[in-house]
Amino acid sequence: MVRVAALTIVASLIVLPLAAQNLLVNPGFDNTDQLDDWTCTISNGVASWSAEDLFGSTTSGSMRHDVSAGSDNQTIVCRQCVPVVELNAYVPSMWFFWPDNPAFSQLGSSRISYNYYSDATCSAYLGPGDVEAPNPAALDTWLYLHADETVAPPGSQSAMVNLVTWQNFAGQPVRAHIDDVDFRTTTIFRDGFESGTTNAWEP
Ligand SMILES: [Ca+2]
Repeated sequence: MVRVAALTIVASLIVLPLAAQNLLVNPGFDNTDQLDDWTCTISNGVASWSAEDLFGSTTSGSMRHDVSAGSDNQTIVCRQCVPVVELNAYVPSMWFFWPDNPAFSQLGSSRISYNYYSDATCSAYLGPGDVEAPNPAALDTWLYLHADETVAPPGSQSAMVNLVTWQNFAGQPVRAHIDDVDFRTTTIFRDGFESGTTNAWEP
């Protein structure tokens, strides 16, 4: 019995390297979370929770943007600030869906963008990440979208991830659903040889 207990303790001390994790909270818009943890600028329409889910789950949903602005080139933006580590690389992605509905125009785009900040609350702007802004290539189909990977500049502490729906023309409302958003580091480990040795590398 003692030996078994000892083995259990040894096993529990083996620490596996953490896989890169999604840094966003409520990235899949589960029912109980609705749009929690996202901050939306909705002066040009409405951001709301929808039961339309990427994988058809009945226990999750998506974020819906209805943009109905009275002037050209207006947006709804929902944002979330996440912690980052300087000099690590990051990449965002999301799925989006434009319904084939005559009530809505297809003259617009879904976008994902992000920027880096030198404080923990995304207040002190440090530099750009990347942005991707495609028009919907197909309707009634979930489409995958990712921006390019970038390296967080020295001093980075946080990044703001922006989910954007863009309406091209006044009076031509657009609707988009967004689901399963992701923002994570692609840096598995970093060894900039700061210690003055090559100890992390095997000869
Ligand atoms: Ca979902």
